Amino acid sequence: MLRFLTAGESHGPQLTAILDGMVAGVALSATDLDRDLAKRQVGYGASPRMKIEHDRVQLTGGVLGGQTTGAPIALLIDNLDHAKWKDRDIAPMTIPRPGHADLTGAIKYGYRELRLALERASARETSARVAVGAICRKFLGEFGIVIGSYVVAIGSVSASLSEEASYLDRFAQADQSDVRCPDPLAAEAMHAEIRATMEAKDTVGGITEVVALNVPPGLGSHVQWDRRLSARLMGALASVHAMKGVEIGSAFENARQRGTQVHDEILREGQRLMRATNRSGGFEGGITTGEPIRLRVAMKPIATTLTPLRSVDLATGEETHTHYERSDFCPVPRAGVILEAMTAFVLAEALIEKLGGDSLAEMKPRFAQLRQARLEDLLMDNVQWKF
Ligand code: EPS
Repeated sequence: MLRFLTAGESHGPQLTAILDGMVAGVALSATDLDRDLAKRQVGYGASPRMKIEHDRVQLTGGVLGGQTTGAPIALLIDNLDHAKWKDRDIAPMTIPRPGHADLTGAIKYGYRELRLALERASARETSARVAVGAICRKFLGEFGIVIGSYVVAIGSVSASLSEEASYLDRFAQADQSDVRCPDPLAAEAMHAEIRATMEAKDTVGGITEVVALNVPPGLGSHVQWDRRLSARLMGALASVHAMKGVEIGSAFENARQRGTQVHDEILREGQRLMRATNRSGGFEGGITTGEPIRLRVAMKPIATTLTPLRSVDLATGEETHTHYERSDFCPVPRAGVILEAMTAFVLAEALIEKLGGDSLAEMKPRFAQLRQARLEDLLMDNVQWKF
């Protein structure tokens, strides 16, 4: 079983993560992880905090001689902003921000100071997730699996994506854009939307599409609710801060159509079974089909707004307005790599579950033997039977 935990506060000394269950023999260096961490720190609309932090990972367990050993992988990321917070007298925070975990956290844990909720609820934690995801991405890369993402909407601006462009082209085009949108015209409009949001002293959300390529068919299972990989993936994506909706394939559009317009018809090309379309987003019965996995994730606007919102001062009981502290105006462009990380973790877990084994060397021949959507792999008895 692959699992991970993170610990650490937004302005505390460090973030910590442990990834347990990663197999032995995956070549890994801190540089592999730092590349992804850097992606999480850029993008138009990011918080000024991103100019303070320079996330670098320190691998402190589970990697010896540049390879994973099969032992738990431990890692640390310093919070450079901590230097400004330690030993400082911190003003009390008693006015909860609507949309943040300030109020719900205080109700749940009985906090007498709202910053205690904020510190752990902060999306700073996603830096640790990105590092864990980068390890999983490296592992999946050994099997040719590639994960990428791009922004398809910010506020009211939507991208119009060229059908001819391959997913790899879209990933590359997104990397050229400060809003990570592969459609240059929409990217300009998104940039303007974020600038207008800043001028209006507000925040804005958006939608990111996450895609996984070369995932073999047969991961996940229809036989039990919690083994449906599509559901596990959607849950993992929804666990990322401020993500409030996940769509698999073109699920919402599919819901408006009839079955004959929706389902991905099965065609034959030699021995191979092909799909005419991929509206299902790469899953049937909670099992991967072998087509690209495609999910869209909706991020709400960040809860810390420059323009105050109505709230109640819990210290005085007075109705009042929220106070502003530094935050992102639009973190959508830099959120993609976090969603990729969660996707990488879930797929790595599913692949280890499917293939078993303790080392990459054990898994590789098993991967090569996986049943594919080929006639020769799907022998039918073609006889009558009874329950
Ligand atoms: C966040 C609030 C801001 C963001 C932070 C997430 O923190 P601060 O109040 O220190 O400026 O910068 O994001 C990060 C620190 C990060 O690394 O992404 C929040 O409330 O979620």
